[in-house]
Amino acid sequence: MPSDKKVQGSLNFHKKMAFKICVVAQMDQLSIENIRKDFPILSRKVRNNVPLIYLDNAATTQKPKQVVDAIADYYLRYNANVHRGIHALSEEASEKYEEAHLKVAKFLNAKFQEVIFTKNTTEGLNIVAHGMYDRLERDDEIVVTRMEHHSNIVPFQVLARKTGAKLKFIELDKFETLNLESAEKVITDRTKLVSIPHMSNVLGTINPVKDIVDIAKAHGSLVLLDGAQSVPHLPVDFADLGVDFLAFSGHKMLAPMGIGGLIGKEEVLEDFEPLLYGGEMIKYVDYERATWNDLPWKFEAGTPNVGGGIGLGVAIDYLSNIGMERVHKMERELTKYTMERFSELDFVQIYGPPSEYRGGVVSFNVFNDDGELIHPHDVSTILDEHGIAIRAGHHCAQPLMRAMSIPATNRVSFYIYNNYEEVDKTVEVLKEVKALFS
Ligand code: C6P
Repeated sequence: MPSDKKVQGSLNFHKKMAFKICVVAQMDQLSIENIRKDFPILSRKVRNNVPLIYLDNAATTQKPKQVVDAIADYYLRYNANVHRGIHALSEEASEKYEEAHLKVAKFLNAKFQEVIFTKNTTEGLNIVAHGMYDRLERDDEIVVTRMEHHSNIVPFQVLARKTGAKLKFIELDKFETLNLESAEKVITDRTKLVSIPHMSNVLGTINPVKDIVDIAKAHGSLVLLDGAQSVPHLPVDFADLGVDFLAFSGHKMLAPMGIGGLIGKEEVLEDFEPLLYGGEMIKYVDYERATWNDLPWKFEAGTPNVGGGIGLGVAIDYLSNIGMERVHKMERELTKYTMERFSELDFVQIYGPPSEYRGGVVSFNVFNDDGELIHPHDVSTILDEHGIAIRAGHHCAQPLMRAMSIPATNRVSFYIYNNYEEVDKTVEVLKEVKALFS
């Protein structure tokens, strides 16, 4: 099998595992075991009565008891619509829902009025795409990258088609990191929006956001950051990054499905057209016209997902208790270990940059003795027989798969409760997969 894309410097794991890293890893193992107790699903047996190993966290994470309890508490004790009734339950629900916005604001270093609750990252990205319609003229430019998730390309394809704007791409270099020279060339004075992923869901690459912001701002462009894979895993400081918008999903960070956020600079949001119109987002309405509510409610039309918002607030409490620096470090060490273990297998090819440039995502393919690709769906089916849940396919990034000339990959992705034994078990099963298909 081809070896040129194999990640460098990861040949001898046992030698490289320095004593210091071992000690830190052991300490983290202890806290990981404590964290695992908050996730009853992790002690489940699946398939052939084998323990679940959940390595599909980039798709969605599991939920701790604290989050599930907070949602149940809302529905069982103070369920009411928000910002409407003046009765006790509505006041309580409104207070908690607003408190959740405040928690997100603090977590991401944004202002309260900059935090819009959405249903997921995709909705956040679409709000921005929609708001750009009346800001674009024919031959203006929208810039994205070659590593996009479909949610950060399709809305802009449609936007470009309807406005006559051009959609342009920042190229990748040989480790699948963003090529800044290409960014310099592609972003011009006609660029009105640059939208990039903070971290790739396929390659794990963490992108140099501030460098891109500098280039975009020099040309007067707005910048949108797809934070689906970064906000759950790294410390993210909205104000410091200097982007205009940041979108993320709650379900990838311990919160329930159906809740997420779009953070937008206050001065940009004030002037931005909302995607949805109706109740809650208005201040004054008569038969002919209406005016919009204050931020952030201008962008939250209709009855919101109050329980989900409260759950997101508790998920943020949970992550903040661990500390995002620590979350990132734990995942980074586990990723490094995984890449080293996978590199021991000469029939496995890893995609993407070395571990120091990436978050907790490892995409790879497995080859048989004849050097033929074992289809990721077969690999994941066999892993699943052993209780190991991974994702296999194009990961909602078909253009990237085509650019890499591969049909699909296997992908393991980590979160705060994953441990080293789970990686070891995966390595053992991969050996079985190869033997079976050779
Ligand atoms: N990626 C994955 O398994 P939603 O579906 O709206 O919560 O998130 C969309 C999205 C946007 N950008 C990036 C970088 C993402 O990774 C995702 C979601 C999942 O990789 C599901 S396809």
